[in-house]
Amino acid sequence: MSRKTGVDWEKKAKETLSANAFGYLSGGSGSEVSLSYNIKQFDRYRLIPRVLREVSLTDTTTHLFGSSIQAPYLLAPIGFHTIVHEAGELASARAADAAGVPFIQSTVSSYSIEEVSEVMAVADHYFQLYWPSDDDVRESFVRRAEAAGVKGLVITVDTPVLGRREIDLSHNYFPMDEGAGMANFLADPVFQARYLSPTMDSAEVKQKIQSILFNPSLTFKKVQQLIKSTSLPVIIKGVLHPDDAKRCQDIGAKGIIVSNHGARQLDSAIEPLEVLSAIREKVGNDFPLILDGGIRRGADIIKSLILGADAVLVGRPYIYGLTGGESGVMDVLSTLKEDLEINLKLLGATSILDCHHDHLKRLER
Ligand code: HOC
Repeated sequence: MSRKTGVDWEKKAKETLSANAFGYLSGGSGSEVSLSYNIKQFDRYRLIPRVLREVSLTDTTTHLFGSSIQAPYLLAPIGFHTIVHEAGELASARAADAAGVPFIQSTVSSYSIEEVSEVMAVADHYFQLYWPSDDDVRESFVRRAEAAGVKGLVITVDTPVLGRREIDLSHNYFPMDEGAGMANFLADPVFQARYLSPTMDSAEVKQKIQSILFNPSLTFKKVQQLIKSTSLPVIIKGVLHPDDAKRCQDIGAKGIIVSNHGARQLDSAIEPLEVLSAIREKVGNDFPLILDGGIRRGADIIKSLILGADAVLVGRPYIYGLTGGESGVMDVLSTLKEDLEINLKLLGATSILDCHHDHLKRLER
């Protein structure tokens, strides 16, 4: 999409970042079939406008988890922002704050929960949790998130192990090699006491983090225990099956992110839009669903909302915008908002509540 500033941020990211960093951000797992279908999923639907409506004023605001947000999208949790720009998550969070949309901070961010929390004045700050295999570190992360005043916890459940990302394997690349993504661990008192020693170098620290980062033993039961033990609302990210969605709802999750992790985990994982309606049907109308994957334009957002989402995540577009720092992310977010507003008017809608099934047709071919 051509940006308000005229900058094509993906192109700029490709030109300015190292091949390793751009490969890490842009790549998917395995065959990358899901990567291409996450974009194509929206092309299976066409919008049918209604005409001669009064659309001089459009309103993109919506409500999510008790907050009013300026547009129906949140900044997806993406790790390691300092491989893109030295201001990293601080710049992305500030841009989200200026746009009035939530920022979901990754566990593997280059600034800590506390540091990001400090720069967010207006918009909601969520913390994404990769559930460490060390329960005491996990507990400490949750308590720190509570103390920092985050709005909610986003628990990612599609990563019992890391997906097989051939581009990174071919570069032998992992962003922590650049010192990125360690801040939450380095700042954690439990992690410090249990895993760090004064003589350790960065490679050893990285190895310690990696040794506990993922947890292939995570189950619904453990997530339910966490839900009961925290004051924060828990949103579960990485669900693609309606029965799993229902189970998340039954154990007390406050919402779900329907996601194939930007096509970076299970090779050939189904595209989220394909399962969204069935998940909506299973969990009922009053349960927040957020669609993640392939959102590039206002029309993608409209299609997602019609098919059952309350909001969507924006991922790669903003991380490419971060090559321009805070103002680059702001450019991406304001362009997306403008595109959404224009297309709402052209659809004959004055707000996102006006987008209905009779505006949408799924193509048969
Ligand atoms: C071993 C750490 O969600 C991604 C992110 C971060 C994964 C953490 C990798 O790359 O999909």
